[in-house]
Amino acid sequence: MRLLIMGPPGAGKGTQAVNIAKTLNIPHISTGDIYRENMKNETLLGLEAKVFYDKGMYVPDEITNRIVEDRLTWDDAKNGFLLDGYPRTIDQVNFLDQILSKKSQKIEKVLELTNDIPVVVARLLKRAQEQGRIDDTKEVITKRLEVYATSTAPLLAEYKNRGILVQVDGMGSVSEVEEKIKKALSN
Ligand code: B4P
Repeated sequence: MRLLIMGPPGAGKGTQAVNIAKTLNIPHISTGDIYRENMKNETLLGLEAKVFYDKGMYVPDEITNRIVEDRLTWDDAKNGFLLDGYPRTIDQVNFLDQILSKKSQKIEKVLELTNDIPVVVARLLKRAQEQGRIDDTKEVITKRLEVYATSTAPLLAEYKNRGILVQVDGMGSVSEVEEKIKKALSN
């Protein structure tokens, strides 16, 4: 299955994506994880991304598109994948459509995790205490939520029009949300 998981920062995308990918036996491809790994290893890509990442801004589309295009050519993504955190802009939606159509493929389902803003902010502030992620400060979280509302939330309408949007309430414990996702995906 070719699947996307979307939702605001802190919605539980990365958390839930790990289990969904395992259950469906497809790779979990997170652009955020790719950037964090590159920043940790201080690669050129990591240094380029850090300028934007640190401020809660999106890394430019041409950089992110190139990474995803390459990652989707790997053998493990031949029969399906779960993209987490991509696409996030209309340019990324169009780019993904193009690279998939060259292989006569398309996205089959888009899973949206819905959450109340105070809940996601509390989760991210908790993660800041536990993990000290550089983009989990109050100021940067506010910026990330703003960028999500402006650039990414409107994309959900496009997937709704295509009839492939599956909305799941992302509130509740990790296992409660996991159950809701399983139910929604099996329908
Ligand atoms: P991401 O890594 O995608 O960060 P995120 O939106 O915050 O989601 P994440 O997966 O980490 O958090 P989750 O909701 O699972 O992106 C980070 C940055 O990378 C972006 O700001 C941007 O700069 C760059 N980037 C990535 N993709 C890009 C793209 N396509 N284009 C341009 N730039 C891009 O979890 C959050 C916390 O909540 C965790 O601590 C978790 O343990 C907790 N949690 C989850 N579910 C919970 C639950 N049910 N109950 C309680 N806590 C829960």
